[in-house]
Amino acid sequence: MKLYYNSATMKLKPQLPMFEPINTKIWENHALPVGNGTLGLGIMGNPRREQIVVNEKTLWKGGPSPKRPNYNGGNVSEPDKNGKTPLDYYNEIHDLFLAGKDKEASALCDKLTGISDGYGCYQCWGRITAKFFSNSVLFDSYERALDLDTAIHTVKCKTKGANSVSDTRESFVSYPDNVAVMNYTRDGGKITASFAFSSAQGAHVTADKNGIYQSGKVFDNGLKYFAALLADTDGKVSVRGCGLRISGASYITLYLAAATDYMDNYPVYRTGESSQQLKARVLKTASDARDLGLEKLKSRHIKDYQSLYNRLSIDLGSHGCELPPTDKLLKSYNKGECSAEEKRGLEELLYQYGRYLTIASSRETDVLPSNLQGIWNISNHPMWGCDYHMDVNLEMNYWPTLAGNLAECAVPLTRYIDSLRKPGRVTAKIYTGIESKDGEENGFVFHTQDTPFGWTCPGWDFSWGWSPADVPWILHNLFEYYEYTLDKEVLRSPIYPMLKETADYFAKLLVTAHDGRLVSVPCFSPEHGPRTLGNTYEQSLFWQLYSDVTDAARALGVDGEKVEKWDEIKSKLRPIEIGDDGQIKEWYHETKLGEIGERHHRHMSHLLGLYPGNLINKFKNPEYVKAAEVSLNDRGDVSTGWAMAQRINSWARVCDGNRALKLIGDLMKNGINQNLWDSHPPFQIDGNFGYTAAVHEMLMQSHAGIIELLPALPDDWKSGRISGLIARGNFEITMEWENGVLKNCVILSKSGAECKLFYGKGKLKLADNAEYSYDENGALTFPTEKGKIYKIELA
Ligand code: FUC
Repeated sequence: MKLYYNSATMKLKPQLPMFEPINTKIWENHALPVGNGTLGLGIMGNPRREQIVVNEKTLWKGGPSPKRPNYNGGNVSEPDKNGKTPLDYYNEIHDLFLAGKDKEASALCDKLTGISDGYGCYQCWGRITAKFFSNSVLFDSYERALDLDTAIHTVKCKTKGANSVSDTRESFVSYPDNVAVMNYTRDGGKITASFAFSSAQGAHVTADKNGIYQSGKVFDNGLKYFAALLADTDGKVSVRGCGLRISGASYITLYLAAATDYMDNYPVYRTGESSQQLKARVLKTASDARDLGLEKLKSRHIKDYQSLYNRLSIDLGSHGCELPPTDKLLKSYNKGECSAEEKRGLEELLYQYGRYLTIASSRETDVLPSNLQGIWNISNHPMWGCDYHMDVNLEMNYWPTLAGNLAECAVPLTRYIDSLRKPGRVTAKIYTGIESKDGEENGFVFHTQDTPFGWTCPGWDFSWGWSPADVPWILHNLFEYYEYTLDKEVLRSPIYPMLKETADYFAKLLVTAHDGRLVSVPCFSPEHGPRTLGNTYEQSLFWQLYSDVTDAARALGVDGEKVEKWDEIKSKLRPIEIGDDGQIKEWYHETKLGEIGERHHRHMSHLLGLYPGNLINKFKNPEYVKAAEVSLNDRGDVSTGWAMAQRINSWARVCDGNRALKLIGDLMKNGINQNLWDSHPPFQIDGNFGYTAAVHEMLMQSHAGIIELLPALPDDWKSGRISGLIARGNFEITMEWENGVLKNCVILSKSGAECKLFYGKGKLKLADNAEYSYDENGALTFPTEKGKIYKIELA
């Protein structure tokens, strides 16, 4: 599995300058990403002048700063010019809605906003540039590649002419040693090259014969940072300004370590290190790596990476055929000019790329989860601050992680959400009047946009910024961690306490609307339509919350009385109503499709009960599934990157594999760049993760308490195989299908739970005369033992 290209980002013509300016467009179409969760490189792969954009996940503007002594997570803490606080407005809005004065209430909603000062954004660290000198500037051959099997980026090129030389460049970022490694070798001659490491932050850059160093503080907030780029070579090193020139080398290896003093400790958000301590930490990491040397680092890196990546393999029908260069493959896929095997090959590649990007942008010990661009970012003013958006995007980043057998990579998400509890309680108090005194846990809330500095207030415009239901939404991701792993320790703490605090918080806020439904005030469906008393988006997410919290409490055997109360709340939410056109209504006063809101809006928030939730499912309420299909058709297939990915998942949940594959085609055409990054536009990584999740949903679903095999297999995925796919209950599935029919399936029980298996095209049975029965849906049901393998056959 590899992405590869045999044309450079710049045409290989001698008359072109050695310097290739990289603008965002070039970068987001051509850069190939490597990363270890925190440290990331976006490599351009130019043979004459290599350019590598460097990122570190915690390098952020915003938050507490000497410039902002009153930073308070964006919350408005003072009364406005009318002498009113956000809470005064909240109470007025509440009363107006309940008095049936929707118009007045809606108008006042614009007062429920936060302030943008201190919001900040993710920053670019800088750029490594390497100029390579050779006799000839013409090339005989060239290839740059990102090998997904090893997480190593390579550039191979051979110059033309009598004194031709062959260069090999390898780059990777090691998680165990927290270092980026770039190795340069040459056959047929020695390397002469010069290296620069420029800062996007105005750092103090220095060089000595060992390497190049950057130190400084982020201008906006004083966040300290330090980076060391150490060089190891048998060539002659000379310092040129703040760069290096190395000549006569048979090899050059660079070791890059970088860090900031960011920490997720509210309210200071700093480790407390001095600049000297930070520098010492980074220098030690870099020099330890250099002492270990290339070969050891590489084998430790590959072992670590493959311990995650190799857990799952997939064949959707390429059957291992040789694929053309990735840009050409994408082009011919979109023109309908490639073979069926090649088509499947691209779908497999994009699938595994989603798993690769997960491992590269979110590792177990990371202090932050992956952001809107994972960790890769070229700008100091990225779109949406490259932040943590929670009205779909951050959730989507983690949709494929658990089924994709990468549970460890989901840990930073839980850590981040846990870190928002303290600042989120301030927001809960200021905007809704629910206070947690002296460490009480009475409720935290955050909205659409969030940052590493506890910016939990609503956005500075209600029409996109207000979204308290994002809390239950992201908590569902966290609860799924338990559902997939059945890890009760993590459920006990920190996941259940977060669910419980949120369930209690909303229990205090929900009010009975005129139609008898329990709703929150005010409601807004991202990011269109009217402001209302209850809507399907919020009701569905509250339903999910009370479903998850009661499941969690029951699993832990705690809080019996609360469970009764929560069950009662759940029964009064009544999230789903079917409209006159047979659709799932997005608003309860909607009758026919298209009456309210934007008909083809990218957000499909009223269908969250279908995916990622489990409110709408074919075993319990097939009539809702039918209605969801009507809504999906009405919303249309054309949309932005992530929104197409959400549509694919949703079509998989209504078990229409052919429609899902049609949408995969749309995504390839309109939402995938040459480097296979998803484009919103701009580059937004959520669509990559959403696509990978969708492939899971097409091959297997387990949200309804039953594992369904091949629920949405498209006709064109005739024969294939997947091994290592994880279902809820911690079952590892390996299966093969032929001519569209399940051929064999083996299940490894990793938890010892009872297993329920369903296959739409025929009855299943256990091989080897083991004990089994069928439930009311015809699902094969059998007890399992932890660590045992079960062979499944068609009955
Ligand atoms: C949501 C979406 C936008 C964009 C942003 C990052 O607000 O509505 O389309 O993806 O997140």
